[in-house]
Amino acid sequence: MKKAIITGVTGQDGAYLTELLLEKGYEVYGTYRRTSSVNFWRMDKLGVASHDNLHLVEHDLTDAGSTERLIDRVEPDEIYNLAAQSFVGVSFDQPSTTAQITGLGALHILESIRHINPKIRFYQASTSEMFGKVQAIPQKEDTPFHPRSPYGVAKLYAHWITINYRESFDIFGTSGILFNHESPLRGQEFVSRKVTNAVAQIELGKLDSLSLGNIDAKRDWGFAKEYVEGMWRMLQADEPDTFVLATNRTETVRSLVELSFQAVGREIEWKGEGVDEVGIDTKSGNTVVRIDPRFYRAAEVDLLIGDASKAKEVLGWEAKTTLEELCSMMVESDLEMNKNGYSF
Ligand code: NDP
Ligand code: GDR
Repeated sequence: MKKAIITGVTGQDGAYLTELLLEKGYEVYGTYRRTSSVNFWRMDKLGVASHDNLHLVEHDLTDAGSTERLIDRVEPDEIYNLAAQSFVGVSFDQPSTTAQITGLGALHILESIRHINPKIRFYQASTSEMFGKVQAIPQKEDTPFHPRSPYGVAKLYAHWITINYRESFDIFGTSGILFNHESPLRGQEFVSRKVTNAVAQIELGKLDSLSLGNIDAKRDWGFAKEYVEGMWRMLQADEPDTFVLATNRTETVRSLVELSFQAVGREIEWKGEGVDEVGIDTKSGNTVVRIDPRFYRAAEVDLLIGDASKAKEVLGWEAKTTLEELCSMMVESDLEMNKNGYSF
């Protein structure tokens, strides 16, 4: 039975990857931070939290000694480093914490692998945010980077240190440059879930309107469950490498809003400009979307669109779920959660 450590098991991708590896017969060691309240709702929702082959282990990625002891004790075949301060907006307010978790955290694991067993296969959760102010359209593995946030800069460090340890110490260090991927398990601060949850609440009469920042930003949005399959395939490849996972379609936040309202049969009409722009629900005539400059970022990533043809060729991986299907799936789940009186 293969053993894998997943850091960040309480997050969106951690939950889906846990489900996938358990299905594949792995023994999974999922690491979570000590918090004052339990945060296992995603694994609960997937029905895997109490699986016999899942061991939930307390661990903080900023603690190098603890990371080394964990890897020494578990003796894993594979490590998936998904833990991060992953919210771009927060990284402008907490740049140092972000650097320590999101940047140096990867180094702590790589150093441990180097000392304990260089044969352990390592996956680093890299991101399209590293492309930032994009230097080419679409973006692929060899597109130059220009990160636009402390988060993007921290991830770039983790990306390059993974490649450096691959080249220096012959470690199987693979970096997956993943474009935005969403699901009903997405955190509510991210724009997709913020929108789909608000649409559900407006539909149920629990909320009047939703406030957003830059609705003209463009993203390449896919479905998280498919992306964790890509992570696993990367660690089964013959050689460590760098791969982009994306859908090769870009849409504005504005379109994401329209598609989410369409999922409950509502059309949005936009009126006004800049911070005065509003989205009106043509069915009720109510203003359901407003602009709030508090959600603007100090520096924005305007346009992301990924080319995942290398992943298709080498790994046989391809994104399948459309943005329309994704918005419908998320709105449906949020309707269900809100009807049942809970909303994570
Ligand atoms: P989430 O924010 O949902 O999950 C992040 C996880 O990291 C949580 O389990 C969180 O724990 C954990 N974590 C945060 N700080 C620490 C720490 N100091 N020690 C240990 N664990 C910590 O992210 P996603 O699941 O969406 O993303 C997974 C990874 O992929 C992240 O690294 C993210 O940056 C990256 N990524 C995500 C993309 C996306 O579109 N989702 C795209 C590209 C990359 P807690 O629950 O306690 O906060
Ligand atoms: P992103 O995701 O920054 O791409 O990072 P997010 O959903 O936060 O933002 C996407 C775009 O929407 C714009 N936006 C808003 N964003 C949020 N969160 N809230 C708002 O109210 C709002 N209004 C407009 C943003 O400005 C941005 O342009 C995600 C994270 O998962 C990262 O960890 C990951 O690396 C990248 O995706 C790929």
